Amino acid sequence: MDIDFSGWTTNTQLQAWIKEQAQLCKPDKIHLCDGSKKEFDETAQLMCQSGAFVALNPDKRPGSFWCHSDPSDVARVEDRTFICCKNEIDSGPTNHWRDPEEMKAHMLQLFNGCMQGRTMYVIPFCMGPIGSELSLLGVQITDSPYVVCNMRIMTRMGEKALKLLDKGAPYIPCMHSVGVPLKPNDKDSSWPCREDEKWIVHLPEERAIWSFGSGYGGNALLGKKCLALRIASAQARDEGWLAEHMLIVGITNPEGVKRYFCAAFPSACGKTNLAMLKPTVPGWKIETVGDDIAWMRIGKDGRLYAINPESGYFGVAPGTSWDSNPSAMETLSKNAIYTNVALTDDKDVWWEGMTPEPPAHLTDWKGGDWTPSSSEKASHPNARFTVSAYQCPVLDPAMDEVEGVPISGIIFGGRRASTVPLVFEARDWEHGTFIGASVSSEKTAAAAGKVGELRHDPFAMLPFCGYNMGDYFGHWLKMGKKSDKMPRIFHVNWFGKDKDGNFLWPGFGENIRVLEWMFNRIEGTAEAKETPIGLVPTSLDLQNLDVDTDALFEIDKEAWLKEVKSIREYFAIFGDRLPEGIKKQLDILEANLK
Ligand code: OXD
Ligand code: MN
Repeated sequence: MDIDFSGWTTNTQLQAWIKEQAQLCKPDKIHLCDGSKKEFDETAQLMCQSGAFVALNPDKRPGSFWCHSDPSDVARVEDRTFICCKNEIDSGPTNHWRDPEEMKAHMLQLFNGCMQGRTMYVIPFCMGPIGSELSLLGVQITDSPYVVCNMRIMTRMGEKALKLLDKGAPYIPCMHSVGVPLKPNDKDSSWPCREDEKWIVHLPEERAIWSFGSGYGGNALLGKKCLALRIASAQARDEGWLAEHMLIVGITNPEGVKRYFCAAFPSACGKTNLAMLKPTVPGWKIETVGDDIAWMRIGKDGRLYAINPESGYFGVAPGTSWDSNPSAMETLSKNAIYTNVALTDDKDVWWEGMTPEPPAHLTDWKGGDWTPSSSEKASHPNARFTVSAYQCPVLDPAMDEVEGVPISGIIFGGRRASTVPLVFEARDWEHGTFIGASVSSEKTAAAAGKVGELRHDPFAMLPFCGYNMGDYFGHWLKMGKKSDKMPRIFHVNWFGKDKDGNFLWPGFGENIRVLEWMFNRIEGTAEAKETPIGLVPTSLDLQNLDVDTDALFEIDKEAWLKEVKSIREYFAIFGDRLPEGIKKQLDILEANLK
């Protein structure tokens, strides 16, 4: 197949790779993407014609589309996600491993002819601000027009990335197919995917990604979890930086002092809400740099600087409302893609938690009729919106800053009904690294599997670390030794419950009180006391809040000793890859509790 690259790229290595993939996948057509609005509109139009997209009511949500996936393709598939490095031990006990050569041979068979009857799209994209030394380029090949539309929102896609590729800049090749070739006269489904063959494959040593059989979220938008976390974390280890599952926010106090924080929470634990928090305490302001991923390097002044590699939000829709996240709702007023939410009769969208009362009739996420008496939910719990960050009313002005933003504090958190207090602070970087390593959280719907079970999720990176997690802990410890200006580290738990199952903390906008305490700890103006687990506030502003302070800050030694046991058992899986500093901190915690 002849491909006309004129006006697209002069990079002959890239051309050769695209030709090779075209020969393998045998698409009917090839579309070299330019990332323009016109291209987005035409692709979305094509999807409307095929029935894959429904254009929403332009009076309600201009430029927006609704779609629903195959019911078997609704979340990241962690058990089908592989880290393929030469030695199994280097992928570690938390990842699935296959030999890279065997895996590639298998993937080549799957990709052979997989795009017959389809268009192969080639998407050049940049993760991070164009021109930043912290940014990375990728090129994704896909047969999914849904991916093309989403990648235009989630990444800096098109011409600017192509200019860098023309100069020979390195890029991460990302191969993706939904895995459903079409014979002439075959009728396509609105969400082609494979129930039997899903493979999300990472080759960290050659920095490549191969994804087959799924069209959903992190399985298919390869810039996000695959590149910006799994491949980037391995690259970050080699090059001495950090690729983290963290939001980035700017916090300004009433005196006008601004500090940036990063926060790591497991999927679907309210990262997007925290990133756009509307403070209830007067005078405080929050601005959003990112809601999911942070890449961080130590700058010339010794401080840690972060960029958000993404340019959009792929957020969980259910639970998002004018009460819980007004800035997200405003961001979502136009130019958004909605996947697996419900469709209203006047072609708007609805999801559980958006309004207290549901509409009288909806089309549910499977495309069927729904009324409030239906036994199933109208939207899938992992239903998503895709929307540009540049529509966010509280977008931080430094979003495109090539140097990144200086980070003063790092926050870890999980969803814990008991044991873990509202907030505590690490005594130092090593202790903070231990706190990150021992995060556990109740499982949510963002990944396939049973919701509600407690699982260890170190640094909220369990599904996203591209190498041995024990080595990753070691990398964090090493980073802390590189500078004496590293951020302070905290842990929060917004999800503590009383004996009747009621939340102890109101959350949302009130979380500013906890952020205020952290901010002031960094300023040196807030008090804390030593406890066995770390530093707990003695000066948190809880005025006008009806909360049970004792319950919020209770440190139940028996429960914590059980926690230590569970952490010790969990850490045993890392064997001799568990760094001394982490073992030492666990021993200190145990001794403090006894
Ligand atoms: C996400 C996730 O989509 O963490 O951000 O699952
Ligand atoms: Mn995430």
